Amino acid sequence: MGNAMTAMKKAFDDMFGNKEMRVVMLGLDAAGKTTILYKLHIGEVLSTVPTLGFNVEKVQYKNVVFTVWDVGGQEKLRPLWRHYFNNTDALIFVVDSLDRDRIQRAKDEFNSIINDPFMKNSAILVFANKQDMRGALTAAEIAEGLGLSELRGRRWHCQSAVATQGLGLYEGLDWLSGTLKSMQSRGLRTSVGTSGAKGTNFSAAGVKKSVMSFF
Ligand SMILES: Nc1nc2c(ncn2[C@@H]2O[C@H](COP(=O)(O)OP(=O)(O)OP(=O)(O)O)[C@@H](O)[C@H]2O)c(=O)[nH]1
Ligand SMILES: [Mg+2]
Repeated sequence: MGNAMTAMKKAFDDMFGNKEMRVVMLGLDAAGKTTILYKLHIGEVLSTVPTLGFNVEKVQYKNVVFTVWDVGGQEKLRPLWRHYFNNTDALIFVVDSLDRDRIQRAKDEFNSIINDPFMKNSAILVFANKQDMRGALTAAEIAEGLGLSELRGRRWHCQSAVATQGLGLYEGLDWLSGTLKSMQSRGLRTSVGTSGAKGTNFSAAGVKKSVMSFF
């Protein structure tokens, strides 16, 4: 167990290097976000119920800050999300692949996030989670359901995952770190922010059968 954790931490270090990264992980309730955070073994999950009115979980592991919350909340809370979008390099959007009835809802929420001006440069990793469940939509179907192929000028990847078993998680993160590195080495900005240095405020950051990416 100890060795496995050490190996995972090493993999994580190798992926993200030393540069400060902020990642927000979002999805409808019960999609599997908290499970993913725990499975990554990257740090203690801090649940907070601040005055914001929605639960925000944060994990910081070295240079990578993950901020997580569920997006199914009330409309009026939505402006508060932007507080966390500032200076964010990547979006991880988690979908319950069994939840066919809410794929349209997930798409609507997804679109409202990626169209936020603060998120316009961020790389997009989608976890098509719960692939262990009979009747789950495939990763390709989730990609279609979210309208990923219609996106223009965005880097995205839809990864099959079984969060409860830790499957697909590192494959997804591997894509994400590689994509961020390649964007940054080409001088492309991955984040948009109003205030200066990263790291001063608190916003964010298998199954080998995934799928597709688009440039
Ligand atoms: N079968 C299966 N169940 C999963 C998987 N991932 C998560 N779950 C289960 O789905 C339920 C919801 O998972 P959470 O991680 O709490 O989901 P969440 O996105 O954090 O939900 P909220 O905090 O309500 O927004 C839990 O019972 C998990 O055990 C998976 O890959 N397969
Ligand atoms: Mg949760």
